[in-house]
Amino acid sequence: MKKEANLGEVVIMTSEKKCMGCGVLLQDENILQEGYTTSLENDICQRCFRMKNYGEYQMIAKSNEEYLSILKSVGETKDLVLYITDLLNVDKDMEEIRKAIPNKMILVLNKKDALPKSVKEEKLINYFKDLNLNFEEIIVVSVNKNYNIDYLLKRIKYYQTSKTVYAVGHTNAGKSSLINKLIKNYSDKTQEITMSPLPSTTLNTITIEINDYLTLIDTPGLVDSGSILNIVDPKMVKKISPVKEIKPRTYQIRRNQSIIIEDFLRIDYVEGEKNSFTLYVANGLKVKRLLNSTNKEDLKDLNKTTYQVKYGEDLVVSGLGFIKMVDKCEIDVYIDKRVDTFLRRNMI
Ligand SMILES: Nc1nc2c(ncn2[C@@H]2O[C@H](COP(=O)(O)OP(=O)(O)OP(=O)(O)O)[C@@H](O)[C@H]2O)c(=O)[nH]1
Ligand SMILES: [Mg+2]
Repeated sequence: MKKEANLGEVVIMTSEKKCMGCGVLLQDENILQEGYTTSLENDICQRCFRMKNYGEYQMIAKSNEEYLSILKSVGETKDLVLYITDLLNVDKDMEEIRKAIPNKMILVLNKKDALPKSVKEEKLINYFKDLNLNFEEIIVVSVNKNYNIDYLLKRIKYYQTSKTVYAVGHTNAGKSSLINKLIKNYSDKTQEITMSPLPSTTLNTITIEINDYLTLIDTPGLVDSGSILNIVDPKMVKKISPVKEIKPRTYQIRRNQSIIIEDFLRIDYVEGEKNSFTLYVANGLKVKRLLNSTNKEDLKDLNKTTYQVKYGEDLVVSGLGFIKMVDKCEIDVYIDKRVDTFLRRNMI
């Protein structure tokens, strides 16, 4: 059966069949619109087909409106919710999301493999406990390394209030990857949800019955409008997304020195005693330190923000990672004005 979908100017007929990869309604009429497939017999749309088979990623700009209505409807259920977050990109607005969804909730801290092995789990858990957001439990996992997934399943079973369990969180946190892992580990299904390093891979809810007792619902991620991933090309997206354990890079830094990452970030050390900056960003990214940088103009045309850093704070660059600073100081941060940066207490 077909029905009309009004996508701005263009009216196209969509089927009622959802793409098994991203959840969008399939249609075979307009190649330029979401959900296009050459034949409605197919289970996935052309965009998912290309991502899965050729690693060809196509960026879709999503607004948060649809997503917020999905969150709201999740909040109206009594079902257990998994809130998945990427340890390298912890959300600034975690509190707001928690408020929107009063459900029983497990906080799943994903991508542990990207942090140095020396980082203690307990420390991470305590950091999030201190936010007082009333999670049933906080669990550190690595979907890629299949780490702690058995334990997570046990705790899902323990807390679930019905068969249905939702996966929510920001885009790119690894929600679809986690559900795929649960399918692979604990069911005999072969369905695979599309995963990609680009934001907004999943476009609509996808329901997956793992077994008679557990049905998981994947959701599209909340778009991080300030993420650097939205403004760099797909090649750089891959470079920024760590697939291996990060080797933190530490720089002893003094007044009038600067740190530059690739061609998108400059940090000037304006005021303060000799300090130590440790960069938690992907290993492949080029970092250089400028000594005596006051006369060097590199990247100074980017938007400048001045921060008064307190003792023991991180500078977070949305989508990129974070910089752990030890002492108090004043820094100037130069980056594209669409990218969010903020300070927080040292996470590790
Ligand atoms: N290093 C590392 N990367 C991971 C892990 N889990 C997922 N990723 C990567 O994170 C990226 C995003 O994964 P997805 O599963 O598509 O994320 P999502 O939350 O479903 O994203 P949206 O559908 O856009 O909301 C992909 O490049 C994954 O390979 C992990 O445990 N470790
Ligand atoms: Mg997804």
